[in-house]
Amino acid sequence: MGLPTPHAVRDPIERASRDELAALQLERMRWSIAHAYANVAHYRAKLDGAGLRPEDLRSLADLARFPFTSKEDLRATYPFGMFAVPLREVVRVHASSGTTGKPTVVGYTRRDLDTWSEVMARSIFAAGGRDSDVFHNALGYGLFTGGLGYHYGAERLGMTVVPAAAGQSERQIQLLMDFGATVITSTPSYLLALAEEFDRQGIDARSTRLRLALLGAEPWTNQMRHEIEERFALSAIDTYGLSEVIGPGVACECAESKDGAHVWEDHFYPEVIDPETGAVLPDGALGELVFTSLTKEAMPVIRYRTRDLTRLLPGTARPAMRRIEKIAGRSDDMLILRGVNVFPSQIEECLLKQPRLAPHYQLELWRDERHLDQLDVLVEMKPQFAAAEQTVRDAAAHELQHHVKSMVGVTVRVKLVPCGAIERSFGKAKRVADRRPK
Ligand code: DLL
Repeated sequence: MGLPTPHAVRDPIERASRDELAALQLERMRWSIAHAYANVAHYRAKLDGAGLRPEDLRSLADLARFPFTSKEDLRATYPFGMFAVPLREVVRVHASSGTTGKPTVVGYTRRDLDTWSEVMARSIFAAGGRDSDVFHNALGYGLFTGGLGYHYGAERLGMTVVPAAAGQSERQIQLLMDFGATVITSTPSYLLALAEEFDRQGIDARSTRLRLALLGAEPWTNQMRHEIEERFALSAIDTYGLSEVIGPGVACECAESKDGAHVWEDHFYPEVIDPETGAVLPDGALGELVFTSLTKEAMPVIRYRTRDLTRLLPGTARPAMRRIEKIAGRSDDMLILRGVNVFPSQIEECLLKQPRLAPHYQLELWRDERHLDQLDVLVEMKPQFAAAEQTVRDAAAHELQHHVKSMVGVTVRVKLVPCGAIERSFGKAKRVADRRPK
């Protein structure tokens, strides 16, 4: 299989050789670790505790000797304890809402914002966006990094930015149609909610000028990609990132290959580790993704454990920049059902293969009288089948149950709920509801 023909790139580093990139990474990694050690008490204590000095990093492989950083470390130093510069030099903060307890806070210097805009512009360009595009931003603005991250990147690229933000779906449709947006960004689940709003208003979602969607912030399968591409007649691109590392703009798929997000390795150094032992795994192995920031000033991260499960794959459209396989899920989202590991994305994959079922679902975990965990898949019929006879409905439910059993290896209960009963999210969809007694 030949490599895809490379398209134009925004930054010459995207065409670098692996050796050139590795040399730059080592130089930047040494700076980043020295910067964290000199300016963040937390890192100094951790390295001292491990008997390490920043100078012990002589090669990229030496990174494996350095301690990890986790979300708990960020919580313990809440709010600003991980900052490596005085607050006066921090020009922006973002925060992610923890499901429990305090949010995690991240900070940016002016140069960090510049880096972020640049990696975002690079991502949008690699996805196929250009300065001639009208860019509809339907990600949340505010403490969430999605909206503002994309906003500054799209402006940097010179696009015509519509800061629509998430929500008010009725008005989104009007803006999309009237302003003739050609590129959109949102979460995949919100774009599907917008598809429904198009249907509700009797407008064909395929009749817009949209040609490209940059989607991320939550796991989504290639089946979901296919569904979205069909419904809107556009190309859907996977974009990945997390607040602790910078926000969106850590990795992005390229238009010419659409084969997994390329990590912008000149700024973010990826590793995949065994989540149990912490050992670094060879490229190609499935494990937990870990990042070390190479250029961030306000909040450098050393070996930050993302909890996202994936593999590192060789670069294709950007040969030196490795790709990540579509995120299988977060280790915290993994359900263990009577001994079998189940990710919501596996159920999604089965569900989207059923022609009569709608792509809106929720998983409910509960405990039966024998104290065994059970999983219900709540799903709607597509509107055109909503009034179908009971036998048709039963058959659809049964087919999904059978498919999940044979593909995932667990028996689930499929419950068909009325159209619209599954809550539509504006941002990250909440796929799992845990109804087990605490
Ligand atoms: O979600 C940043 C972002 C915004 C990425 C918009 C892409 C588009 P956080 O709120 O900190 O940041 O959440 C980060 O979301 O660790 C993953 O678990 C998940 N995630 C992000 N992108 C993807 C993706 C933003 N493409 C967490 N596929 C990450 C699967 C994703 N999961």
